[in-house]
Amino acid sequence: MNDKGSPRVLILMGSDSDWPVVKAACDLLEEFGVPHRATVASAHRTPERVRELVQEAEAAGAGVFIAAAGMAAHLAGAVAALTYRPVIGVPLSSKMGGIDSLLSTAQMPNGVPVATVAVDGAANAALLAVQILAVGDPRLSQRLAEHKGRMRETVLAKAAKLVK
Ligand code: RP5
Repeated sequence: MNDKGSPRVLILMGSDSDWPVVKAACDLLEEFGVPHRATVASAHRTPERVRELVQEAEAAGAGVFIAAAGMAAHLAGAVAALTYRPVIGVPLSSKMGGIDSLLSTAQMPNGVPVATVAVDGAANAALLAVQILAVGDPRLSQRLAEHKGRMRETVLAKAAKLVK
């Protein structure tokens, strides 16, 4: 789960059961060549580990944090309490359809923002992280432009096939 070099994005997930969804974030960061680290740390079960990982990653130069959790999903908020860097929350689907995770992640108090993506939106979380890092990185900006171009071509190809 680890690229070479200091991670520019640290991805935390509340449990290893979250990995099948979170993997999409790692895949996207690999596609963009962004060094990242993904590991398990729970806001409730291992709060000290969350603190250590955030502090270590920040000291090593991480620019964005992604936190994915389900149910009473406080991980992203807990990370945001520990850093000034942007935090992206990924609410994960649950027995309640993810509405519990969505509200737990998004409804942050003033002063401690978490940028929350859709339920199970791990790939979009990674894309948003790339967009944040690209503000100061022309190479990443170019890759984002190419990505948008590929999406446009895909939609146009679909439109060409489906004309009624
Ligand atoms: C959350 O509780 C985790 O992020 C996971 O989505 C959910 C269930 O965790 P496990 O019981 O599978 O460890 O904290």
